[in-house]
Amino acid sequence: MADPYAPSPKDKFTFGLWTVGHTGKDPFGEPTRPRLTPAEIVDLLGEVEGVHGVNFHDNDLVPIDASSQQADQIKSEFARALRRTRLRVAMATTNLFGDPAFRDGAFTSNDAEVRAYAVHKTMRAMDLGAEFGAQVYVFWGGREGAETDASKDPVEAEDRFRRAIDFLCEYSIERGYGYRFALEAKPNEPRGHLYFPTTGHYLAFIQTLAHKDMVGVNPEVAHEHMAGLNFVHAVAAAISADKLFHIDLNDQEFGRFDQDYRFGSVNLKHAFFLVKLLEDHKYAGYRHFDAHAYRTADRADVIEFARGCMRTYLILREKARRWSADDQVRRILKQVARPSKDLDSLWGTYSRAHAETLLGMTFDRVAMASRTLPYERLDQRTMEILLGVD
Ligand code: GLT
Ligand code: MN
Ligand code: MN
Repeated sequence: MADPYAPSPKDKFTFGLWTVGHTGKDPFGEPTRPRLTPAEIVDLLGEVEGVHGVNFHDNDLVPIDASSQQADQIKSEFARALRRTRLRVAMATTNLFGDPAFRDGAFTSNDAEVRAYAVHKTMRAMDLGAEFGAQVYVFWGGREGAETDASKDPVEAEDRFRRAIDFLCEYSIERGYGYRFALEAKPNEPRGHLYFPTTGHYLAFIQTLAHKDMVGVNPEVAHEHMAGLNFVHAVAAAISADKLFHIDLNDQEFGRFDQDYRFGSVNLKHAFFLVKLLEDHKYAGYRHFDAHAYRTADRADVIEFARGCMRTYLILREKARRWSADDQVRRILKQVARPSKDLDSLWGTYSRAHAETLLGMTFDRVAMASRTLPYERLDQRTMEILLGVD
């Protein structure tokens, strides 16, 4: 029988060059895996099978100090690897955090020359992404923050960030790139504090932009969990605002540093409700695994890591279907939902007559409070479905 959890490019699973290409280097230790060229990373992803595409930062593909000859050589090897493996480039982004020039921010730096360089570097990186057909452009402001608020006015920092995004939207429009911009929040790390700590902050910020229609969010599981927040709710807010342009899937122990673990490997129940949310709302964008293998992994284990991300997603997708079709679940959901079109329409649109009717109503608080809400039973049934008990 065919493997029901085998991924297919239709599932739109993607990986960044920096994810499967991660060398295992961390703040305390040297690399544990050899550095691979972009073409070698694409070949590795080709071995994984079922992957849709690959994403990159400008400098994952072309090192920051490469000559134009070197750049051409790297790009043509990368393009050949893409053809060999039938992978495509889905998303591109700019590295605005690695170079020491960005040590006090990129778009939000105090130094006008650094700000101009950040915009220049992003335009170049957008050109590079467009050359390979990227459709989504991510902005992760890794250095857009502060250790001390003595260093700059945070309102000024927000204004600078806004001006940069407005300018870059115009650039994309003028060049006809058709990018959808996706802003990625994180509460801290590598800075002590980042200016846009949660997806909610970005959803509010987007409404202040000149081209708000082309800008959405790229929420990441680990980032919201670092702040102790419910990621499913953050994604729900993005879906509800029609702003879920991209998603970074991984996993994370609450309250820890940014661990970027294999999807679903820590908080299985949250991962289940996340997959269910994405599937229930027919999320049609890329599902990017912004994660990396344990530092102990070798090449073969990195491949297992990538397979595991996709497989867990697909297992949870199947579980979500089961959950929705489960008799006990349905019975309880039916019992707790007490719909009334008449009541809802009373306050659905405002009119003085509706307001008067509502004001004139009497409510039986005791009856409302005594209705059964068997959420213990519902949650236990959820756990049993997740644990494979029929
Ligand atoms: C970096 C970060 C990620 C971002 C990437 C995009 S780079 O790995 O931790 O969350 O998505 O810039
Ligand atoms: Mn990310
Ligand atoms: Mn992360």
